[in-house]
Amino acid sequence: MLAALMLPLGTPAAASASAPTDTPTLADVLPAPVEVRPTHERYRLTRQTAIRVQPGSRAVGEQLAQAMRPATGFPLPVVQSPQPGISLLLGAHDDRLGTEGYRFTVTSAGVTIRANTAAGLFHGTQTLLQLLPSEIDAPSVRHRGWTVAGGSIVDYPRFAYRGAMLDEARHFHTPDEIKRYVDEISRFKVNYLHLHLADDQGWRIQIDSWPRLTTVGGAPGTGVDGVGGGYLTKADYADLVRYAAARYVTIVPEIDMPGHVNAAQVAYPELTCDGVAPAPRTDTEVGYSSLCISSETTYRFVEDVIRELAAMTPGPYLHIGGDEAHATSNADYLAFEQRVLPLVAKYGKTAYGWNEIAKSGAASTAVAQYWDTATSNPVVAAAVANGTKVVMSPANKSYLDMKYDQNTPLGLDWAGYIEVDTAYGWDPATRVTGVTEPAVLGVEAPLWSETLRDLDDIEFMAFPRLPAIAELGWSPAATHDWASFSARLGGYGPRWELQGVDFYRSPQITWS
Ligand code: TNX
Repeated sequence: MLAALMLPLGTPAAASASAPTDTPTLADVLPAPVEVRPTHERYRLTRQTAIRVQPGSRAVGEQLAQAMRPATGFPLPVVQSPQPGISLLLGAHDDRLGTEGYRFTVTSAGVTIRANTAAGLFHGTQTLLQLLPSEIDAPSVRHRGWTVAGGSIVDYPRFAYRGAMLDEARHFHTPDEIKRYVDEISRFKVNYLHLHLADDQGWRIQIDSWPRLTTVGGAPGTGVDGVGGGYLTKADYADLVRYAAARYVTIVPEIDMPGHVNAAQVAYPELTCDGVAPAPRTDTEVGYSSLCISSETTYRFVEDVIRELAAMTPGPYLHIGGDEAHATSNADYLAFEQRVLPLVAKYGKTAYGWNEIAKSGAASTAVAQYWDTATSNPVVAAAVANGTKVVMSPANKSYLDMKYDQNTPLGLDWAGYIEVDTAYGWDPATRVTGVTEPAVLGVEAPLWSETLRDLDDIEFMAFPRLPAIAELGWSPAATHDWASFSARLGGYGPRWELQGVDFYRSPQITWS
């Protein structure tokens, strides 16, 4: 029982007046908040601390209590009556905060977080956890003072979309691994998780109208190098959507087309133009497969998939890939997108695709994911002038599967090495000519899995670069500062250690 380990009230540790030296300051938060005003006060958590909620903030309050109970050993009851302690209150009466921002105040009497929405309160609780000593992430009771530095924070995101991506196709990651990644990214106020669910090697999501996609395309041995396999059932997917939503993360499903479809064609040879099944492929070549653009079977298949995916996805976006369609002629590509982009709208979703979709006139209401390494792309700039919104994922900045340097044992290097300063050193609104702030929906950090098998591999490539991309998405451009960012990142190291996250100890960072 945790209770047996708890310090009795009034012991020196609990009553000591001096703040422990490892109490973070309000300026240590990752990603950097909009406004920070420190004071000399501080709040100390005690066994009496309660978490005050309202009906609309109870779930966030329970999550916060669960996050703080193991290390503090305090009961932290979640209550609806006014109490000294931590208050999570809806109704911030501050337009700047929008749907995700929060206001955060610490006095000697307690911590108050106010927001217009539960999402804003959740983000505020992530800030609170970072303002407690790093041992708050310890899995068992630590006898020490739990102090929060005094002052106030006003915070809200620069961009509405702050994403991460996992590639389920090249190596399948289990629902538990995906959930763990949701936990890890939501600490940095990332609010979308894009799942790349089908590619040449495998198909990873149940589609009832085309069952062989998963019985064949998700069979054992369908991962790169013939390792692994597997797929998400509709029940798995629904559970993931719920789990992520409770952390204010929205799932974005991707089915890549008209290229990257070999696994679908192995399962259904009628999706090729000659009706002959291709051989299964577990190598990492790209650009050799294409749906048959002139065949009505193709559009029946695509519409069935889009309809079923839309029905199981509450989020606004449905990603239809569109990259590296080197086996599709330009005319065919345009004909395909002209039919398929509107199908996404027909099922109530906003179409989202890799930046190649910008070639299509039908992309004006779509979101293009910019993965190009160039700082100029006239096709994307023209689409933007025509209304297309952009999520910025330049491969040479934000691709978490690129090696850190020549010694990195995992990952690829086709877009270059990406050390932490490279991941951090760009601005999403000035990176590409003609793609300016109003056109930028946000940023995303994709993690392709050709070389990554398990969660340890994912963590090693994602951390510490994911927080760099998260900060570019959340924090005002005016806060951008390598010295500040790298110091805050170095201070985060002990938290990853306590969380059991296998991060890369970049030599660019002074780790605490
Ligand atoms: C390019 S990025 C791809 C993927 C690979 C990735 C590896 C993009 C839209 N397509 O098929 O997995 O490079 O970094």
